[in-house]
Amino acid sequence: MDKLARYAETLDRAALDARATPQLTHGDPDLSVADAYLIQKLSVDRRLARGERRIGVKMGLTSRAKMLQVGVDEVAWGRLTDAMLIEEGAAMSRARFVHPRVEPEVAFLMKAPLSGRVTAAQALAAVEAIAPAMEIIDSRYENFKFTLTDVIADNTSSSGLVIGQWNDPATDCSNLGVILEINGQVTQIGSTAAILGHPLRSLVAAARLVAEAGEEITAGDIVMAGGITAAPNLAPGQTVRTTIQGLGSVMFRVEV
Ligand code: OOG
Ligand code: MG
Repeated sequence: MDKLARYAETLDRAALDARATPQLTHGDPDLSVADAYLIQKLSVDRRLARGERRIGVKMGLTSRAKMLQVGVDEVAWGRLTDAMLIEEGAAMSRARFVHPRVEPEVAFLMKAPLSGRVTAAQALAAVEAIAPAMEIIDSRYENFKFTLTDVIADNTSSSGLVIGQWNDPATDCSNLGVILEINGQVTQIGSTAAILGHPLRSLVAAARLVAEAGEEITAGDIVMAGGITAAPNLAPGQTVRTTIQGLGSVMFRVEV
């Protein structure tokens, strides 16, 4: 079996078994970012072969808070499938994850394809709606530690997402206040401006990076713009809520 396919299987297995695996770069320090994106594609292809459906893409490491938290300072993207969706207001099972964390995000719903080098205005023209959202990230690596290469291979820790109400795409989302509450306590505060200065810049970057991989963002896709604050750990019993000024709230619960 090809080396990259073997790594993809290891990461896919780790996610299925909710058991951490050593960083790929520990055993293979020369692994490139290009290799890592191939591993990511191969591991997501395994999910698709099991019947999961592609629903869009996510951007990662688009904010300082996230870069500082994980020690990686380049943006990256990952692939989303329907199996990652958690219904708004519903419960997720902690046991299905290795060491899940949550982060407030902005989600875009696309009404037209977007690919390659586009302006922010072109990106906005392709947006159907904007929603407050949360991503559940769950590194498949031990101790949630990784390099840029590792985390790209691991589908940028993507493991769950919750989307709130869809809003008019004309809503100015450049600098909206954000709070993340756990059990009613404000745990993180921030602004949508934390996402590259404007969440639309993340969508512009997504169009370019996805095109570099020979793919495109299509109508109907969800694009997660990236975490706004540092990401706290999840534990059973928690009720987690994100509120974004003018966009509304989104919540889920954590069960055993
Ligand atoms: C990497 C994924 C980062 C984001 O929104 O910045 C990410 C990680 O923190 O595990 O999803
Ligand atoms: Mg994220």
